[in-house]
Amino acid sequence: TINLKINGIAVTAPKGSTILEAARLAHIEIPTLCFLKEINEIGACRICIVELKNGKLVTSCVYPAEEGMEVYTNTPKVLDSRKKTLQLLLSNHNRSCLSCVRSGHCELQELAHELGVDDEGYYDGEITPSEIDTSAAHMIRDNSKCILCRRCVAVCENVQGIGVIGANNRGFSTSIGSAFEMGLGETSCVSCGQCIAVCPTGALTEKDYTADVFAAIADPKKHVIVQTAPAVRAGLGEEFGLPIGTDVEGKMAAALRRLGFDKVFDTNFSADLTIMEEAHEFIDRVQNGGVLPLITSCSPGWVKYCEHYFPDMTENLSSCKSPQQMFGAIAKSYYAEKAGIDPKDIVSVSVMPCTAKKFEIGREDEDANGMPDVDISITTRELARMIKKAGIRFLDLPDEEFDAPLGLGTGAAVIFGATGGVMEAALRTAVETLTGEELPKPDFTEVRGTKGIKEATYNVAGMEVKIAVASGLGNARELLNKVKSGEANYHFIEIMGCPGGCVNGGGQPQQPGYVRNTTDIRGLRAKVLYDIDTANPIRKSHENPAIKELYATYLGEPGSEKAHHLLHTTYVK
Ligand code: HC0
Repeated sequence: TINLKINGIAVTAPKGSTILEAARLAHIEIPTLCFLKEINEIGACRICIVELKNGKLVTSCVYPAEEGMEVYTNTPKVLDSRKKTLQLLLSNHNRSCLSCVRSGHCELQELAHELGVDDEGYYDGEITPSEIDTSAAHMIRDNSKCILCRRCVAVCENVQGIGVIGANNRGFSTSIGSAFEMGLGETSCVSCGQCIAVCPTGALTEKDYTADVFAAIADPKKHVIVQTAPAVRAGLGEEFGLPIGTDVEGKMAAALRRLGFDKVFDTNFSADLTIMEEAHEFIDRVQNGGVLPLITSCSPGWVKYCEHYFPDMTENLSSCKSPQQMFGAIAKSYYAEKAGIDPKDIVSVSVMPCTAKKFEIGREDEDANGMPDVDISITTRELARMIKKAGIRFLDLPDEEFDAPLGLGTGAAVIFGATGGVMEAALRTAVETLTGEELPKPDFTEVRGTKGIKEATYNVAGMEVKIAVASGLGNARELLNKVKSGEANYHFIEIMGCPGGCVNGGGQPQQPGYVRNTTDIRGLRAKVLYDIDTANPIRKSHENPAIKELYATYLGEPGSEKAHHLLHTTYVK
């Protein structure tokens, strides 16, 4: 350990700590902007400046704490330096804060307020020219609000291993963009939205479709239905000030009803349906010499990544559509027939923790009924915006239930939102199908937890079944390279595009750097889903009564011709 003094108070910190980390142990939070632990440790923004005893100002996020050091975090010199840095940032920043989507939870705005930046135009002068990039299906980049912190660059390159954005030009002309200033939509960006999740300002935002949803609801000729992804219920509460890891499933259903949706359904229903089809596909591939390992296909960022970066492995992808798309296809066929509604009059809306879902709804072969399976996909953040705009007092709402039958899901379905959840759900069904016996316990705990890559081997009906789970595309690449080189082999792999799975998706509530750096956000959100699973009396997809009825009265068997037509898709190489 190291002993030092911070603001005159003795602190003992582990060897190798930075000043920032040591200060935290003394319950002092030094402000940061660019710093993201283990992702972006570059000491670039200089907001985290502190003063040493000799009067030197150093960046605490990268400066090592040393034995005997005396550090001051709030001297007039420190505060003045931080304020000047902020004024300089703001002098080249689009300050239309009133209408900015990040207003109220912008890290730059919060700091300016905290540090009392009373003249944000103090250094006004030339502005770096910039254009708004709307070329991607899922997001908008507005460099006039960029502060060059490079968090987006770091997460794209270091976590996702994609690297489609970087710093272009130098000095005052520096801007974040793609190579040759291409639009993001022209690059091999996979739409995961992790850059949006870490952006401290309004420079990166999802394409907002809330106005389209309000318009559809207001149209009396339209029957507007909504599905909510598993992970949304574990994140939405944060937008209303609830602690990370609060389950708001019931309030969310109540809010959606009050927004005016005709039916409030749940993606969990079609997550169960996905398991029926995917477990069937897995067993079929194992028994009939099909391509193995089978790899899950429900994360559209991952699917796009596979198509771009591992095109020779698209045959390994399950042909199953994602639950979002299966839901849409069933809503405009089975549900429309049952309810006596012309599918053309249905507007199918999804609420997802994901930005790639906006891209997925427009993919080819995702239109089983001759029209898009899903019409509009919004993020958890957009839903929160709608609830606020509609004046719905979320925290005061009662808990309500989803509507039947497309609102019924099992415990197996809700864990889809955490890394390992799809695998566990699939195993619950595949094992019982293969052995013909009930599992004594439906828990496959080896695939739980937020580790980037997990492996396990199970003995199923006399066969060794090897499985692996990866989340985050950097981890996916590592795992797939091992498979390709023959270093590892598996029967079944789950891959989710975002680290930790959908709970940490690019469409979830944004948490500021200091929370991201100190809190296991994905673990807390995942716990919500596992708790819902445990509390559900039905924990296996094949026991979902609504799914049983769907097969008995409409689809026939898993893998039937009708199921294939509605629920399966194709990939591009
Ligand atoms: Fe997911 Fe999904 S679990 S991708 O993470 O499979 O977005 O939550 O909705 O479709 O169900 C996201 C979350 C989903 C889908 C489901 C899958």
